[in-house]
Amino acid sequence: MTMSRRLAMVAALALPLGAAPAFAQTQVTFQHPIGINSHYGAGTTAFKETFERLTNNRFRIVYQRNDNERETIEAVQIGTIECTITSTGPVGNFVPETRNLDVPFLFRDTAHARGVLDSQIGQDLLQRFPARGIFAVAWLENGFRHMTNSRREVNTPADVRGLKVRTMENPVHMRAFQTLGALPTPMAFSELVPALQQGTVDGQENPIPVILNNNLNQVQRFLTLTGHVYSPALLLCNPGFVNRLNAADRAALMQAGRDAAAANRARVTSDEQTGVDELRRRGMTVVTQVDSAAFQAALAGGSAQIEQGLDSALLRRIREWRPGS
Ligand code: EAX
Repeated sequence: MTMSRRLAMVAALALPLGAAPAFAQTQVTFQHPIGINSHYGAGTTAFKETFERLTNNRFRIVYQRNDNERETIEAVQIGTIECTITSTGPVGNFVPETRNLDVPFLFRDTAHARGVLDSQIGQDLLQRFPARGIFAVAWLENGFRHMTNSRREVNTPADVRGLKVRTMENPVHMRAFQTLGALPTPMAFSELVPALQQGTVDGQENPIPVILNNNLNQVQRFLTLTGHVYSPALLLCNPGFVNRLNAADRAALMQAGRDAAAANRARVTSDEQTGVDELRRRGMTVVTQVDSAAFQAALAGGSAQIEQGLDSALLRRIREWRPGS
């Protein structure tokens, strides 16, 4: 073949100048509550950056807000969306073993919680999800939950008595508030603000990042830093989506999960450092000196009911966990 014919062939094959490579991008839909400017959104943003980069943009992460976590978990199960970030609130209705993590005052502090979830204990729990039609990528974090209400300052467990408190759809949390003499009212997060506005419930409980980033100060007057339970979060994906990934893209998914967890936890830490002062600035009355021992003693009286049906050996392993153990 003459050189001129070879050059003519190459020219005919070259893409028109400026045209992008014509490869199809696969959309990966992510849903979670609160919005992208939140501790969950920090995770989504980090996940997007890593996964798109490591797959050379063959995938495109698209975030949609959805404040109903039971709904997003179901959507991941049936495959109408690919991934979600959710608190463990409703997860126990899909993977009952996770309810062990929702016991009040189970975790001593954030380091204890993160250490347990990153240890074999947490990794073993992630392996419980595939049998329930869910692929669990990573543990993330919602944070320690605190009480808010619009009726009165809460300083002691007795102040909780008689309050109508919205809880997540989580029987462990509901039993805890029953033990304190409150009237637990379970509902999805998407129903919370209207319920507070209409006075259907007096109060609720959530971590600082949620109260802050969802502006719950607009519908709640009093905040008490009870820290009564640690709220883990999870990054969950549809198993069909994961199974269709080749080995390299699946490794990219897991790396993106690790990066999401790191960014999410960093944002929780940051929100917890600045959020209380910001909520006070926005007008909330904040009780910071809480007699945690009194709340733990009040709940201990009901521990048999609160922990009924849970795994006592697992709870013991979690309570006894120490760094390096
Ligand atoms: O995951 O429902 C709740 O109170 C959760 O903490 C909130 O949706 C963030």
